[in-house]
Amino acid sequence: MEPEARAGAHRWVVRQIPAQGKRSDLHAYNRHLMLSQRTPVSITTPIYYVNDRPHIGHAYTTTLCDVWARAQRLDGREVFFLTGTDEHGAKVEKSARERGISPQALADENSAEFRRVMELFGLSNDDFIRTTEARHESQVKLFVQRLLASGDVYLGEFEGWYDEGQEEYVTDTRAKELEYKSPISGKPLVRAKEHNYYFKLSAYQARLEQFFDAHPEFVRPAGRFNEVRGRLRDGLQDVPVTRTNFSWGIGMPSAPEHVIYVWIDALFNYTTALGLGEPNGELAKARAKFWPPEYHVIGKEILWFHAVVWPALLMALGLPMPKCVYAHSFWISNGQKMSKSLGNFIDLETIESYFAKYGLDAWRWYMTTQGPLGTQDSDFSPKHFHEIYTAQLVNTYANCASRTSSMIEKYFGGVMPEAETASMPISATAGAPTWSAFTSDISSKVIKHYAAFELAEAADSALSIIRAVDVLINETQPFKLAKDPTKLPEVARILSACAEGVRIASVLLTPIMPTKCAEVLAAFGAKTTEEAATNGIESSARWGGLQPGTKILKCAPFMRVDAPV
Ligand code: ME8
Repeated sequence: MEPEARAGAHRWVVRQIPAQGKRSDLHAYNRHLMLSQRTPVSITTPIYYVNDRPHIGHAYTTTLCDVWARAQRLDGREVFFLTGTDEHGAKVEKSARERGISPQALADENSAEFRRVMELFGLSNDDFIRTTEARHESQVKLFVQRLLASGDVYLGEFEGWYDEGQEEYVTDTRAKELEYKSPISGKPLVRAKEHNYYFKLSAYQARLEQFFDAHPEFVRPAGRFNEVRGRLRDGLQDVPVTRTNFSWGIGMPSAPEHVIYVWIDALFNYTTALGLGEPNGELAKARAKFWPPEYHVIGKEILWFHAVVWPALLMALGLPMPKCVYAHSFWISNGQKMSKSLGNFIDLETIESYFAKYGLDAWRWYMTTQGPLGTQDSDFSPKHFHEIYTAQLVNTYANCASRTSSMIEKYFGGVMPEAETASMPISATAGAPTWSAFTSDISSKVIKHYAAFELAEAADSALSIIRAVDVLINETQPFKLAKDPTKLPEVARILSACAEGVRIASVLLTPIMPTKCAEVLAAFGAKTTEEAATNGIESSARWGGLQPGTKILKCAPFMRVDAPV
């Protein structure tokens, strides 16, 4: 019997054990047991507004989620990675009017553009949800009906400070702190009064505070947690669930003159994609296992909705809490916030010019390792991109793969030589660990970093294997030893260790650079990602996977390119 744990519940299921005597079956069965004990996991990006064109910000969040999703799949987990577009609301209605087209036509056009971007970036999302889809709209109505029935949503009147650009009310205290100006657009907040349906957010104050105190990892990074926890102390006001000042949205059940507020509509995407609005439906049967998500990854500007309003709605609906809301900071450009008026937006055309020059995987590397994952914004600069590309990808990763494969070609006819390397220390430094201990330690660190959304740390740890291979080559100078035929066994040992190091680092780096790592793995005769996904990363990255006699091909995954002018 084996436990299947999900959402805190343990179920015991009996599985049929294969007949004795078939070793390979038993082996596969053991592996199946190991992998099936891993719980299904999910991750989400925000759903993007269709009144804007895709830019570096959207590409960034989605790429981070993609790296995480690929890492989990590579580690044998069943993953659901969700992204999509947010298509209702006054802003879309206004943009469509300005262009003289219907909001649906605008939504169709721009949503298709976002989808095209996903393909261009090779993003591996499992679904792409649009808030104008019938499957989403019908479930949002069901959720709101449930909230009406429980009394969590009520009809009331409200007057308060409203940020028109953000389509959000701010509390009186917050409005004063902000000097009555939008923190995003800088435009004055306006005094607005509405007859609306409201969600009783205020009723969840104590439960939210308790939840935050019990789960300091609920919002990350820690600085953002403290920010929200601090704001919670100001007290919560009820939030509107409907609006009457626009019509492009989902009508309130039984009161269609009220349109469901775009933020409430949008937040529900995370649950409608899994069919949770109709718990007995086919979609829920297939996908309910993916709730709650490990991560809602978002930008810092939409943290309040995700960390406070959304959890309260889930509490009201009796659904389990997401495990973590990860709010990264912003890409800025040449030291300034990106904006249309400054013309410093890193738009899709600019990104495509980077693909053409450096390749998609170099772009993914830069996003993953240099981006604003913490509480500081990151400045995107062509010069810095070029420096990172040259130092880490050309001079480190590619150079190491290229030196190792060329020397194996030159001295061993392109065939992995026979040599014992597991007990070999990684360097001449006293107390240096053996290659097998070192790489096993790094592999478990990398797996943990990926799972914990410490993506830059995962990249750096994996690259430390390459740096160690470089040290080994520089310390032992196999190209000099090879001149003496009696030293060939020593050269064989060194190059075997180098090749195995490059292979293991490439397995570990696959989620970040899927194409280039597959290229290197193929050149090093290793079975690629499928093997890892069946066996789990730990097993694929174990020392000794590269068998003597394997054909090794010369490879140079990243080439030097001209510096930007
Ligand atoms: O807010 N740097 O959609 P949106 C990094 N529809 N990331 C950035 C960025 C930047 N400069 N600019 C944007 C919405 N982003 C709502 C969300 S979710 C239920 C509804 C990323 O099109 C970041 O992830 O304005 C941010 O949260 C998101 O794009 C906002 O996208």
